[in-house]
Amino acid sequence: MVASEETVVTGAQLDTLSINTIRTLAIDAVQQANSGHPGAPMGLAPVAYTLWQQFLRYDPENPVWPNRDRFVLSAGHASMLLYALLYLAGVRRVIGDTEVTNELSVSLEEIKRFRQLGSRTPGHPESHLTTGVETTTGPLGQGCGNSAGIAIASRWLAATYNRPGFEIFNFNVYTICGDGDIMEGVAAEAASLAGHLKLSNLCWIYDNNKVTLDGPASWSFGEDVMTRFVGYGWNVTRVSDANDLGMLARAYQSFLETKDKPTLIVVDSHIGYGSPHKHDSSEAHGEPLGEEEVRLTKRNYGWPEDAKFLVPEGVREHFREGIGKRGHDLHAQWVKMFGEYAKQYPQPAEQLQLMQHRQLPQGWDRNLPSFPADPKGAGTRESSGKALNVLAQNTPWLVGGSADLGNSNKTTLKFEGAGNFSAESYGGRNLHFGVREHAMGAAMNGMSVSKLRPFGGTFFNFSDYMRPAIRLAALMETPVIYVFTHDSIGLGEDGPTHQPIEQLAGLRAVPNITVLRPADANEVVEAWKLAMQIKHGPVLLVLTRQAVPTLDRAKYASATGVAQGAYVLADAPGGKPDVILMGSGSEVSLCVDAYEKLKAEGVQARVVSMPSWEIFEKQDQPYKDSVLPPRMTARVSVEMLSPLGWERYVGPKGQIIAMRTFGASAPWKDLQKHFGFTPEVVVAAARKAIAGSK
Ligand SMILES: Cc1ncc(C[n+]2csc(CCOP(=O)(O)OP(=O)(O)O)c2C)c(N)n1
Ligand SMILES: [Mg+2]
Repeated sequence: MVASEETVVTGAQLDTLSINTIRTLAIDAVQQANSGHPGAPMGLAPVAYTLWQQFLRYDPENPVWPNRDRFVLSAGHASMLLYALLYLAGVRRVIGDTEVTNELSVSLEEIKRFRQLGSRTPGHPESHLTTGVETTTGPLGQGCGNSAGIAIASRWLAATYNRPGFEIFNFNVYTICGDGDIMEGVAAEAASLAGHLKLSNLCWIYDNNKVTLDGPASWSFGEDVMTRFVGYGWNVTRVSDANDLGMLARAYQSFLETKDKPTLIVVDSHIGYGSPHKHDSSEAHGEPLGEEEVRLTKRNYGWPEDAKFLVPEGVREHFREGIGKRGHDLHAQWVKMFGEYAKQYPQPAEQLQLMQHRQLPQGWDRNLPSFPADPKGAGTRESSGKALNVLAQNTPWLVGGSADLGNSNKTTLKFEGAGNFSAESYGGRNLHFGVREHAMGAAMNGMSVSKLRPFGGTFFNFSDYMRPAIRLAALMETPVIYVFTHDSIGLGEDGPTHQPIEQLAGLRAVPNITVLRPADANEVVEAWKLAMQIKHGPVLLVLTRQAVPTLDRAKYASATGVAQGAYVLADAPGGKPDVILMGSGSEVSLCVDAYEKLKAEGVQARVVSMPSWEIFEKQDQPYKDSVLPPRMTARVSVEMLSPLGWERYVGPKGQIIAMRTFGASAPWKDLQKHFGFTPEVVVAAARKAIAGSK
């Protein structure tokens, strides 16, 4: 019912009024946009309302309070649910990482612009656009994976920074998910990991509405979810009616009282339809209701049928009195506590400040190694491990691990006190994600939005297993660092199942990713330095298993050229080469060998090391032209991966040496000959390019 000035409104009536406000805002926004999902927000409104109003420790006036509880809408198609809550709770807009404004993050105007160009209410929630959206969701299952990472971050922050009498961190994370999320593999991996790690600060609320887009969930989904989660080691509880606010509150209470495992709350709900004839669950529901149905639905709620975007008096005040007041008080207490903490523990307090601004501590790059020339050299994964161990000692919140390949990826932090992150010691710096690449990727995003600096490794080929999370990192601008080793057929005997071909081209195609494929040990150090300084997007370090020579930097150019993405490593006298040889990673030393051979034969070459196309593309035109002068059309590229994209740099007269088939299982030396990655082949291509350019 709608409050009028005459009515005395009771608490229960205000609850209903608030819930129906959320529902009708979702209905109207979807109808106006003529696109979107109204059903999920309608069904979930009481579930989210109870959580926000009674439990969430969140200060709408300071949405970046580091110890706020996190709310993740993994069912991102229900975005209007979140936008309505952000509006009604009066969540403020934050600029940059920490600047809180007086403006609403989501105003009623923004809700009216749902799904329109430039609005802060896009079709699915995007964390880099809208304050209060903790993480970007929509690709189902990702939010579940993110929330495991947020829960890990909370535990790590608590173990690392809390002091006796100062519980600076104890935040919880609540995730609303639907049948789709629960069906996705990434959520299963994350649930398994969270159960194993006993993350009792993690609560998933599963909207068991028995329907998905195509029809009844039973068409494709019939397992016993509760038993599955019991098997994962979760506390599992059920709410048999999504509209029973008392039962919902008891379920949340059960989560808060469970101290040794994550909680799954299964909520039986009905996807929201107002009029009885729409209750046929096989009917498509991922679309606007239509004007007539909107009217019937509103009538059913006792809502004025023709009112649009109606927010009855008292509703926003009600939120202010609930989540607003509770959050304000908790935040104020925390600020007071943190002030005292900062006096007693200035160093950790300063670290927390830096972390919030995504800044690096002073001296973050001190003691980084520099490697002497060595024709035998080492795998770039080896030098990466050394650089990482130094950087992690300098930056205490650089935390990460591998999907069960720590020894291969060289991602293990070995210094004194680094320790393992486990249910028994949440302060450890080494995360053991297990063979769960996708959950690792999603959890890294969750850790990153919680302001940790996560890194994660696997074989480059298995980046495919976590690609959706990598793509989201790029979209949501999380500065995570992937350590991908075994980056080509150079890995040898494991064969074509493990040898990446198209991965590099595919990941270079993702906007806002920085790929770095360093050529030798000293380029690795430079690459890590760059990776650490990138604040708004993921970095991929692409590294070899096999040894590559450490180039003689007295003879060739300094590895600091990595900072330009590509640089002239070796040149012809007077900078006038007959041919340009270019490549990345392990193929750069192959180019150098060919360069020396050509030189002995009287042919002047230039070698361009190209560890990062993305960084090179950001340089000004004069620099780019100085590295790849447009008039020099005799060009050869060498990369033991897909040729896709190298046309851009070698031009129509150039030669591309690349992999055009899958690899093979054999010792590396044999593969090198078989697939033609030898100096002789490069020399021949160079001569061809020279001939062709005349
Ligand atoms: C990875 C992925 N696959 C497919 C979709 C498209 N999609 C959006 S909602 C949805 C149905 C999901 O059903 P459920 O999670 O039960 O949500 P409900 O319809 O009950 O709200 C699908 C398939 C998606 N968003 N992400
Ligand atoms: Mg469903």
